[in-house]
Amino acid sequence: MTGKFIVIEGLEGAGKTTAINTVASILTQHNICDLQFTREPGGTPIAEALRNIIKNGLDDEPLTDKAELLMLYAARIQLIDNVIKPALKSGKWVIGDRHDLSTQAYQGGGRQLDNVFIKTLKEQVLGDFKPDLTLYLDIDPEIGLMRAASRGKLDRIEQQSLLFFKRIRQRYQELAKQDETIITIDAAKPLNNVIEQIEQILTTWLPKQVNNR
Ligand code: Z5A
Repeated sequence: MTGKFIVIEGLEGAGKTTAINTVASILTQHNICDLQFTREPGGTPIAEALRNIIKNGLDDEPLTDKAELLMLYAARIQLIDNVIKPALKSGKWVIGDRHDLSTQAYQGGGRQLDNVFIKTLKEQVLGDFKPDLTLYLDIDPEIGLMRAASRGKLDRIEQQSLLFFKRIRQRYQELAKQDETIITIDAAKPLNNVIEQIEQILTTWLPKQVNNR
């Protein structure tokens, strides 16, 4: 019996941390207790080293958009091959803080890198590997960034313009409409309402998965 891969996506300040805790608690209530948590970029020693460069840069060397993209895929495949696939194979359920949809939205939408180039890279690196379910927390970037800013110093990506984050949101919304495994949650609502939305989605989705195991 293999596990399932559930991913939480959204702009900064969308409330991914609460969503992850909510998903974990619902799974546990359904007796799915063997959980593996991942975050992207990161989650293995090499991927965490890449995360540090992606978020903070290195010395004063400019990091090009294409190099950032390649580092994201390098980090992702390290995580998939060394952590996610073995965990799923052993029957664990994996809860991911971001995955490939972030690249489509941030590097495709935000950085405006060529979508065909990203798609080709994705197919070559990931093959047909994808999450079983993605919960996309949709939030106006002005609200999300305000929440995130209250935590202090902003990293390389967080320092981008509001327009950059508006493009990311637009791309997220477009992609969510095209894929039925991506479910949109209104993350502008108060936390208890966001939790309720997640509970409703999982209550419908989970029995189908457990019956198919
Ligand atoms: N990135 C990329 O460009 N391409 C990729 O392929 C991948 C990533 C995988 C990762 O940074 C960065 O890498 C990210 C995208 C980029 N960059 N940016 N910018 P990270 O992991 O450090 O940051 P993050 O993923 O954006 O996480 P975050 O900023 O911590 O967002 P969050 O987890 O959604 O936020 P939170 O901690 O859950 O909530 C923030 C605050 O808001 C907190 O005080 C909450 O209590 C509050 N909150 C949350 N929800 C609510 C509601 N509903 N009401 C009121 N208050 C709330």
